[in-house]
Order: sequence, then structure tokens, then C-alpha cells
Amino acid sequence: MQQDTVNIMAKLGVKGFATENGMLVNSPIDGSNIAQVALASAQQTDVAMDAATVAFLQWRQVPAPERGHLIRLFGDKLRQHKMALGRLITIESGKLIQEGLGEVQEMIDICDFAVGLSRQLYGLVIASERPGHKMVESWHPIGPVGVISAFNFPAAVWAWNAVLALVCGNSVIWKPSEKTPLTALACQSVLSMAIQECNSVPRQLSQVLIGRATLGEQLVKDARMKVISATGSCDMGRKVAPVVAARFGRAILELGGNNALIVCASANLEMALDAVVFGVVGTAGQRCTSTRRLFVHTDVYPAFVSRIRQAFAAVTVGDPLAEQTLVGPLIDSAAYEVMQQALIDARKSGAVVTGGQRLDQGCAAAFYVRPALAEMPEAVKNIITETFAPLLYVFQFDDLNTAIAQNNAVPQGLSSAIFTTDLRQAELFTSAVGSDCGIANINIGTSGAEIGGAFGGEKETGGGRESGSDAWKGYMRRSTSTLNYSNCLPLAQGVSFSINEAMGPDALSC
Ligand code: UN1
Repeated sequence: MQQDTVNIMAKLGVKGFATENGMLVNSPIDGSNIAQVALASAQQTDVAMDAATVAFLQWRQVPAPERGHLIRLFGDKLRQHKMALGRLITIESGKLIQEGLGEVQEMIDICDFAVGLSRQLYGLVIASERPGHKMVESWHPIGPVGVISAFNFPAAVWAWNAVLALVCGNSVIWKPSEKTPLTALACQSVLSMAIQECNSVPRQLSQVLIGRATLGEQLVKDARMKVISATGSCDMGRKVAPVVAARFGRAILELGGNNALIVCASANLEMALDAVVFGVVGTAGQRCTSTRRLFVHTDVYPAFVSRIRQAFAAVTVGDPLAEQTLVGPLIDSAAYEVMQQALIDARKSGAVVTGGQRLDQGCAAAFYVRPALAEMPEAVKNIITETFAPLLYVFQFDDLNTAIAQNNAVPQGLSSAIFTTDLRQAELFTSAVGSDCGIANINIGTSGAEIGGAFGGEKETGGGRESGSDAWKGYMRRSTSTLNYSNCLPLAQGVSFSINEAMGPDALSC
């Protein structure tokens, strides 16, 4: 695994990563050590923030379409290096090779989106209430953007933030998860290849700082970082949000999900089965969009739940680099412990649990598990915590309104889905009285969102929006200008304030 990693890093032009005495990086595939990386000191972080400020002051003057040109080149480089980067993502995060490649594709997609955006950073022209006046809204670069990302999407989530931030005229500092620093160094190296082919790109436009939580705290506290985009647990967000707010910075938070899928009696059950299985076992249940809760209509419950049980028992668990594998390893032993505790708790509450056992793959330091199904007893109506593992809690319902209420009765609000062929049920689910999540899908699972939509969720998910739609506005400042092309100075709201009378014959009239 180590040699494979060294080869990929060399191919992607990453230098100086295998330092001695650095932080150990392990692959969840076999638990082996694949590299060591140096940690950035507090002083280096401080210097980086100054450099990001200098880069911003220069970059904001570069026309947006020219900034888009850099991102177009970056997208080209990603296409060129997709296989190597995808493999590295798999080696470092343990997700399936298909998902590693999919993650690079997601980066390419957001690059394409950002290139188009670079010619569409539109403001509005607004009707003024005053004659001879107009109002315009302009969007301007805001400043250095700090991106704090998680291990489960070690590249794409940074790309969502970074390429939008760059096209919007900002510099970026990235603090990746300490579990996946190599992917970050590789992404930065690929971006550097694009930067080298461009004129007028300031040095230090994009920087990566490898470090632990204290490094993140330093970025979060610092007023030089105008935007902090943080992906991680609700607990992490609870720490980040007040610190950014206290200095009047802007936070874009993408935190936990506790995503539910509702299967109605009219659903296409084949499609629903595929969606549930991918939603639960994809990325070994470690996506923030993973399906965690399932509400099945009583009429189809026994048949559908038994199909899921069979599918969970049948899916191939193992080496994520092997094409036939459908479930890779958990990230580490801590993730395994948390899953096991959740299974103990489920059993205690009366659930019928199948799966969840550790599978021996011949490496003591790697954690492969069979996906688990917890059929909840009548008395337990919901599960309010997110367990980052392939574990599905199943509940039965008779009335869709009750299922929707249960979908919403959790602190998190990221993703949700309904399977139905009844238009009225689909519309109800996506209506004002339907799912309260940022994502509400119909006949699509809870995970695997496209980059074109705004990504994020409500309540303890943090309220941030990243990726498509108008999420770019989160990386810019808005300026409203009222322009007077008349010869008078009327005040808004009809307020009269005339100095003519006071000045008498000396007054100039318009
Ligand atoms: C995440 O888990 O933090 O919708 C992001 C999805 C992916 C992104 C997940 N496109 O599942």
C-alpha cells in the first residue's frame, strides 16, 4: 500500500510528503502506515493567513472570466489525473474505487460549473422609487476563505468550496482532515499544475495546512479569514459557529445528517431497494447523506425488509480497490467502536439486529463490517443520533403524515427521500408541510447529490449551502448602489428636507 501511495504521489507531482517524525498516515484498507506528513506550526499558519491576504488583494482585481480560465485548466488536469487521484482517495479514505473516481468526477463537475459561473456573477438592477434613479446590486470578492473538510469526502467537498471561492475572487486556505492529508496535498499539487500555466495568478492563492484541531481553531478565530466553510460533526459546528460569529465572520456549515427514506405502499420496490442499499452501505455508511432511518408502509414492510436483510447479507465486503467489492472498510477502530455501541443500544431497546459483525480480512488494524439492520420495536418511534456507519434503523408506518413527522423529528436536517408513485404523496413530501431537510428527493436515495443543486441542510446540519445553484453568493460580499441620474436629490420614503428655504435667494434650484 505504501509503495502504491508513493508512486501515485510521485505521479501527481507531490514533493516532500514522506517526512520522518511527521504525523503518521494509515490506510483503512489494511491499517498500514502509508506516509508521514509534517504538521504546520501556529507560526506557519499565521504566515499563511498573511500570504492569503496578499494573494486575495491581487486576485480580486483579475477579471472573473480570467479567474475561470484557471479553473478550466484545473478541471483539465483533474481529467488527466483522474485515475491516480481516485485511487489515492480510495487508499486513504477506504471508499470504493468507483466512489474514489466518482469523487474526482464531482470535482471536475464543479470546475465546469465554476467556469460557467465566472461569466455569470450577476447582480440585480432594481426599480427605484425615486425618479431618475436606479438601484444595482454588485457582488465582489470577500477575502480569504478557510475550508475545513472531513475524511469521508477528502477532495470533492474542498473542490466545491475552493473552486467557487477562487472564481469569486478569493484566496483559499485548506485544513483537511488529519485522516486524509495526502489527498489534500495531491489536490493542491494538481491545482499548482494549472496555476503554473496561467499568468497573473498570485503565489499562495491556494494553500494547504496539515494539522490537528488546534490549527482549525486558529483559522476559525482569525479575522483575516472572512469565510469559514466547515464540514464535520454537529459538535464541531457547535464550536466553530459562535467563534466565527463573535468576530462577525461568515460561516458555511455542513454538519451531521440523520437521513430518512420513506417507502410508500405504491413505491417501485426494486428501485427503492437499490436506493436503500446504496444509501446505507455506500462509503461504508460514512457519508453525511447516508441513509440512517427507513420508514416502510405496513403493507409492504415484511417483504421489503426481508429483501434488505438478504441484500445486506449478500453484499461483498472487502478491499475497496477490487472492482466487485460493494462495501469497503470503516475509517478506523474508533468508528468501529461507535457502531458496535449503537448496535448494543439498539438491542437493548428491543430491536431485532442482523449483521454488524466484524469481518476478518487478515489485518488486525483494518475494520470491515457487515452492514447492519436494526428493526425497531413498536415502542421506539425514532433514533435521533447519527452513527457514521453502515447501520439502518427500520420503522413501520401506516399514515404518511406520521412518517413525515418522524422524518422531521430529529435535530439534524440534511437529506431525505420518499419512494412513491402517488403524485399527491410526492408533492406532500416536498411541500411546506413536508420534509424539513435541505434535500428532499423523490424516487432517488438520500445520498449521491449532483453538484448543480445547493448542498446542505437545516437545523443542526448548520444551514450552510455549498456547491451549485446560488451557493456562490456565500463567497462574495454584496454591495447595493443607488445611482441618481437626475438633477434633483429627492429622499427615499418621501422625506422632505430642503435647505432652499433656509438659504433664501442664495439657494440653487434644480
Ligand atoms: C458528504 O458526505 O459530506 O451527496 C458529502 C453525496 C455526495 C456528497 C456527500 N455528493 O452523497
